Amino acid sequence: MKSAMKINEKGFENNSINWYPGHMAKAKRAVKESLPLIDAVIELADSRLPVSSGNPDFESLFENKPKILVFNKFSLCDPARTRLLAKAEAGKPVLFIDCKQDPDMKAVTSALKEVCAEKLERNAQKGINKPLRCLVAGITNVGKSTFINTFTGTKKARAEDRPGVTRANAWISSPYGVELLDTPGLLWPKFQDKSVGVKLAAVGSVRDDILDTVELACDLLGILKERGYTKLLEARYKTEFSEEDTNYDMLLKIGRARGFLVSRGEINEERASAVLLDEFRGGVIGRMTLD
Ligand SMILES: Nc1nc2c(ncn2[C@@H]2O[C@H](COP(=O)(O)OP(=O)(O)OP(=O)(O)O)[C@@H](O)[C@H]2O)c(=O)[nH]1
Ligand SMILES: [Mg+2]
Repeated sequence: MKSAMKINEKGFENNSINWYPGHMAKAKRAVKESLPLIDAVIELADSRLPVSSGNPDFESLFENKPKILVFNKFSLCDPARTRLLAKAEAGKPVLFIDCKQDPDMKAVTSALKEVCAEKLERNAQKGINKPLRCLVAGITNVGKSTFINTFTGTKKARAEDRPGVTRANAWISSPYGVELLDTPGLLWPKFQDKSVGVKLAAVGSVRDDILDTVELACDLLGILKERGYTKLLEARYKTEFSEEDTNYDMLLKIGRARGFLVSRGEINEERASAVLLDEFRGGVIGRMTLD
């Protein structure tokens, strides 16, 4: 039975995922060096992970900067659960957006102007009309570059559905009095517990080629069951699960329902895992929040 992550020198340690390649440490240094130029920070988090997608390093990294916290990919999450878990902090407005459906960029601009009110006031008194310079930060694949393209109405930032696409800081201007700095996705060197690594991998923020996808799919099924999303899975895969089913049994049922068979009636577990992960990430099973 599959139950835990493969231990592998590239991504796993102590039976859990840890992915912190050298370029991320370098990227973090570059972000730090850019801070004197920055008026405010837009921190992007994944709405499916309102707790686990917050980089714990950001608190000290962006300590004295005005900040807004934007939960992206909202159309993919369980809205009630995400709103419940998304913690508001004093002086740090929280927004929920989706860059693919209904991106409310006016709300983002207002929140930025609100947290930068003092700076804007000072500039106005001095007769300075400079754009606000905002750094967009967040974990890999959370949609930073897509957000910047949506906000600026351009396609200047490269965005792709895999983690680690943006490799260097890049300024992108907009007609709305705001300039945005795209930054590489940043994770942190040690995840708090195994489930954080699993959740980040499940939403596509960890490179798939360092993962054992069957074990990841089993762990994802365990989380979805615990969160009460079994009915959504049953409806999508036209199968039924029982209380006694292990995560691996559930995966096999999905594979069987899809007809992913190899010789002698055995299920192709790799194919079942790939489809489950793909469909979860694409939001086609239903709106779900992993935290
Ligand atoms: N459904 C949905 N998909 C989104 C949203 N925002 C971004 N995406 C998708 O998420 C994937 C990653 O987007 P990117 O903009 O490249 O993410 P990033 O944070 O810049 O990633 P790195 O540069 O690798 O750290 C792409 O396939 C986007 O189309 C959203 O709000 N909703
Ligand atoms: Mg990017």
